[in-house]
Amino acid sequence: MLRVQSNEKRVVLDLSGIWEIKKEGNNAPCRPIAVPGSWNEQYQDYLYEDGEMRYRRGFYLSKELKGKSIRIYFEAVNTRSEIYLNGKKIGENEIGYLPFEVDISDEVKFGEENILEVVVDNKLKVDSFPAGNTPPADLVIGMADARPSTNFDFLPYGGIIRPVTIEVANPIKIKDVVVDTSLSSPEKKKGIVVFEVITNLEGDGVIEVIMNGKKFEATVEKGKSNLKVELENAEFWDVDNPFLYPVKFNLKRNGEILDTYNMKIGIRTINWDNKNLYLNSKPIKLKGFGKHEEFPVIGQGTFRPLIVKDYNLLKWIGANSFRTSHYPYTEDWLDLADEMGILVIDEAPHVGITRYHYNEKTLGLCVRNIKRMVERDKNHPSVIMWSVANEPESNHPGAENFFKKLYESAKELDRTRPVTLVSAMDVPDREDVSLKYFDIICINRYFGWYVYQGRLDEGVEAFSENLDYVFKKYNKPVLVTEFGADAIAGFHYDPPVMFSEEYQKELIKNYIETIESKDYTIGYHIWAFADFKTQEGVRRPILNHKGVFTRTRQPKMAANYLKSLWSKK
Ligand code: BDP
Repeated sequence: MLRVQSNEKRVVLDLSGIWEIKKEGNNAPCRPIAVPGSWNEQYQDYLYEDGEMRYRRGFYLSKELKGKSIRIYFEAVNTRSEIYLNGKKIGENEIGYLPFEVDISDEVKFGEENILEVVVDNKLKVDSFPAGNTPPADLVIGMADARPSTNFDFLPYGGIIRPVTIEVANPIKIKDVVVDTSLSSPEKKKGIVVFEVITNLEGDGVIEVIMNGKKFEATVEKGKSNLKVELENAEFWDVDNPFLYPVKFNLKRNGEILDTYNMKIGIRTINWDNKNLYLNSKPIKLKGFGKHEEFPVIGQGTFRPLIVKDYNLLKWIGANSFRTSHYPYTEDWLDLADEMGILVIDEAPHVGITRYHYNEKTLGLCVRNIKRMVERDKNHPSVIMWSVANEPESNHPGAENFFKKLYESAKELDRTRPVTLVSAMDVPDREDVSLKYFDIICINRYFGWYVYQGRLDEGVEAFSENLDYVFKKYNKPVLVTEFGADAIAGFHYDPPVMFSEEYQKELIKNYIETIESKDYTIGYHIWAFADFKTQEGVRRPILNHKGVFTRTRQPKMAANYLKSLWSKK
């Protein structure tokens, strides 16, 4: 499935705007609601609303469009949804944070109003993700009773969170493009790009690729076309020089262009051994953050000023990477990461996995989600790693086969990138049965916070020993994907105590020094980039305050410290 695009051959109609929303099954009045956006912070009484909610809006298509291929593209609806057009059910979707489409070519009315309705259900369930409350969360004191009761630490926002668009195209069209890039040798500057273009064309045709001022052609056979382009003196995509080549794909039959798709591609490679990660054969250390796609009022909704602001701050502070914890973000994030040379660990929406998920049904769902994430994001040069899950109960015997299968399914789809699992500190390292399958060992650690509370020196010492243990056990590169401390902006204390800005800064500083002293670490991501809304409970004063920026993106002391540290190198 290709993302919708407006170009020489395709027209896109944006359905963003004010829709109506109504709770199903009662006499509640209709209310205006903004799309895209989570419903939770648009109305006070929706903060913990979990559906089912009926969204509704009208749209028109002119009669001239009859005979075209018309699809509605939902960039993400959280979490489960049913789609109705003019009262008839035309589609459904089970997972949030990932796109889906519904072909309406035969259902839509031309020249008169169409009514589109989306019924959204955001109830947490054991076999849906993010996963509903299951007993292991109850083991964390204070968490089970928090509102809502979740297995994860962010508000389970609901609604049509990302743009909804209608694309009008030729019925014979390009359905997908797969790009694979390599370098013959960085010194020789030869770039090799292999394209696979998938169409629904039956019979003869050609794919024309226009790249770097040249035209290349390959025939379409059984709907597919493969093409190899070799570039002498290629510009490689790198963090310092995120060079992108615009590429145009034309699907042609008898000289006529039936469809066009435009992309920007980056030529780069990712490799790894037991101690290093390499971008274009040069070792790279990741420095950055785990973050959320989240902001006041809009919740997890696509908010483009936020995307721009966050990249501005990532550059300001000198970071080179982040993880899309704990779900794939709006694809615009990746477009901008490609443009700006920021490396991304792309995470599947699998947060809160416990022993209750280790069965064939959930495995099937997770494999499918990973497939959809990889299908969406595979061509972004900024994506350097796939994360199949965050902090599962990876020491349960059932986890072993489950995560082995998830690893294999990601590898089957993409052999070019490392695949990881982000593991929790609550799982005793000696008992973990899942991490050994993965390429990079990602660990979240909170010594000096949840354990060794306020005892930073002891906490950092324990962390250092733990790092060595982890490397010794796996003999693979270690990435510390989370560490941090809550700091309430404006809280100061000398000596540094928990929740003060000073303590957060000290903890981050000590962790970085420890991580950098080990040659098997490939970098670190601080938790978190910015404060974010989460459950209501004794552990969280309105927000999770581990951000080095506030929720509205103002720097805390730690942000200024990181800026001076990262600008030195
Ligand atoms: C980790 C989770 C992250 C939490 C963080 C925390 O991966 O989602 O927000 O801890 O407790 O366990 O702040």
